[in-house]
Amino acid sequence: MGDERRYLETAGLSVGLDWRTGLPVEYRRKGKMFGSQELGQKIVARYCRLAPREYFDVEAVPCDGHMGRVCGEFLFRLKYGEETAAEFTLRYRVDRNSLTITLEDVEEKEGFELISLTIPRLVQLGTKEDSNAWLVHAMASGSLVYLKDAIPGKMPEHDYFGHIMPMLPVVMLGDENTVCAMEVTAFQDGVLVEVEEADSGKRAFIGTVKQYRVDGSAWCNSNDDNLTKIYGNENTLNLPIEQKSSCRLDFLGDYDGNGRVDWLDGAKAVHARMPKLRTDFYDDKFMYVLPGDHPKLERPKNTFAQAYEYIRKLSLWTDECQQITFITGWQVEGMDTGYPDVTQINERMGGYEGYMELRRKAEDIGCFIGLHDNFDDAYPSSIAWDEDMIARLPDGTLWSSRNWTRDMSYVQGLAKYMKKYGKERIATACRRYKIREVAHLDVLSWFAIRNDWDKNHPASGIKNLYEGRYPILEEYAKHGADVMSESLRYPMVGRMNLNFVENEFFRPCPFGGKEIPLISLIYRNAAIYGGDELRGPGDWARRLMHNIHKIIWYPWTKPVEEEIPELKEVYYLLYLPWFLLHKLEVVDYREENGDIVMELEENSFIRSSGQTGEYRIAWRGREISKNESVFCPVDENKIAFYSKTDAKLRYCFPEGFDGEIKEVYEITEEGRKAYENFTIWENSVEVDVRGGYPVMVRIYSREQ
Ligand SMILES: [Ca+2]
Repeated sequence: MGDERRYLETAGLSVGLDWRTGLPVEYRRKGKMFGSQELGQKIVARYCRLAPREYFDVEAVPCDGHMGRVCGEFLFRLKYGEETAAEFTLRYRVDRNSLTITLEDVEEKEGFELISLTIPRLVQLGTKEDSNAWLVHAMASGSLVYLKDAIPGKMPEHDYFGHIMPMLPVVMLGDENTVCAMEVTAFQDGVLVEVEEADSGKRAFIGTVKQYRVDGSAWCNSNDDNLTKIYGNENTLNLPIEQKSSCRLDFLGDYDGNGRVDWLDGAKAVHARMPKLRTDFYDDKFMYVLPGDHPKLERPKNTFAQAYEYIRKLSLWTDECQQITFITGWQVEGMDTGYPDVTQINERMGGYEGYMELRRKAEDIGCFIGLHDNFDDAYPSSIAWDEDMIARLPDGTLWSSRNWTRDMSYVQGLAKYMKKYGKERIATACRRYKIREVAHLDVLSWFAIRNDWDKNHPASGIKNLYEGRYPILEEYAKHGADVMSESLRYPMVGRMNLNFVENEFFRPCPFGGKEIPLISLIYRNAAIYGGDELRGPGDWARRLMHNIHKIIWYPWTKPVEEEIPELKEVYYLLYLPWFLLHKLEVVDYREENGDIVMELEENSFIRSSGQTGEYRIAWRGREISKNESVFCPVDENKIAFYSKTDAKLRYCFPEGFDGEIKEVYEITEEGRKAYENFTIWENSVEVDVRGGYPVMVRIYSREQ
């Protein structure tokens, strides 16, 4: 057969494809080889014979192919005995420094369904080629591991999403010359990562699962109390996914031109094509979730009237910062009751009048009360219950989930729900509660991908996304409200601006890698997101490096008296620096004399000792925060000083500042009080603050 290698070429990239297997066997960036592909790898195709039901995993080899200069295609024909079960084409296309691999022209013969293609070793890199070879992935906030130190093994499956990497499906391999960044752009496709011991060290592999249908024999996490995995049976549909399977590999050098080739080059290149945030509404507002009522409580934790007091106190402590608040349990009989109905308001919290009065009064002091709703869950006791809207598990049963507060919740199929009731529900809620600006919809992003095996209305996660979840966002937008939700999810980036919880943000790397701010870099200006609970003093800096925006949602049991001081602290130590830093691009991230340094544009940085918990933060060349204290501009005319403990804090004015101090006051439980413990220096002001008591310095500029 002679040489079986054919090449796709651009000026910068050459990809050698093996005619016999239909897989890449060589990558060259600017003529230089990257890694060394193993010959003879095979694609594993999975298909289903419907009657009698059986699934087959077979090695698939191409039966035909075409090669152009930038595009190569391989035709595969899967055989069941003498019969053809399915045909499909794998297409490789190169464009500048990237390679895109798509699954095309799938043709299933009667009685057969194509499920997936597994390609575990699309790119590989070993310590043989380069002793500094590394692997980066975004299973959590981001991890970097040098292959020589890597723990062999496979990337574990996600408890809910299997091989789908839900937050950011990006993995990279690199050495001193080249970074290969893989982004699996199809939402139900899988990401595969593996490290193995090799003859002379370690090898790492990255690959993908190209999914055409949801595997009807696979598990689905029902999200009941035991996270029971429900498997399909002979009647389970292999749901068609209806989004083209696709992944993209970029081969990069020193993308940012700083003289080094490292993971930052890959991250910056992926970041450059991310969609932008659609609003700046969240840029200067303090946010938290206010616990209202729960059916098991004797009385509400906060009635609407008490909620106003809470908001008023925070307005005082933050010196009238604008706020966004959600009140849980505002509906029917408290948290997680009554859905999908949104017409009844919790009477013991104050009823409709109480709620509307709270909204009006809160708005007068700069606080938006957003609607806190949930489209994924429904309760049989609800006046709006419709069993036809409930999704089905793979075994065909109604999808019951958990008893969150009192009643068993059932999962709604959002494609069918939006078709029948969704628009009206949104219109009703927005009209009845005069919702503008913002709505929080629980769960909506957490399960960005959620299948429905309802025989009458089957829907893959993609169908539920395009016909359910996205239209919910669009419908709210028509009423002027931005929808936010729980977890950061890749399919929501560019659609949803804010995802406020992320209990998977910090996880140990399965390969023993160290934490890097990969998500922070890639999603900067693309998504706002929360993160796990705070642990120690240095975590303020760690959070800011990861660009985490914290929205506290208190447990029902926590005394309210403890919440307000904690919220105050989060506002000063996290929000104020975040307001200034969160949109600044990352220039560099490195270790320096044992410290971790994140350098941002506009001469700004975050520097953390890691070990001692000490940190320093600078914005536009001037320090604004260190070691649990801030001395930070709130706006052009106000500087906030705050420290956890008594401290002397100094703020330096910008060069050429020609203003004057107008007023200095301390904020106490009773309100603003004139304050005198400060000293004005030539180009700075120094304030002696009492621990926990903010001091504001008002200035005016002569130029104004
Ligand atoms: Ca570089």
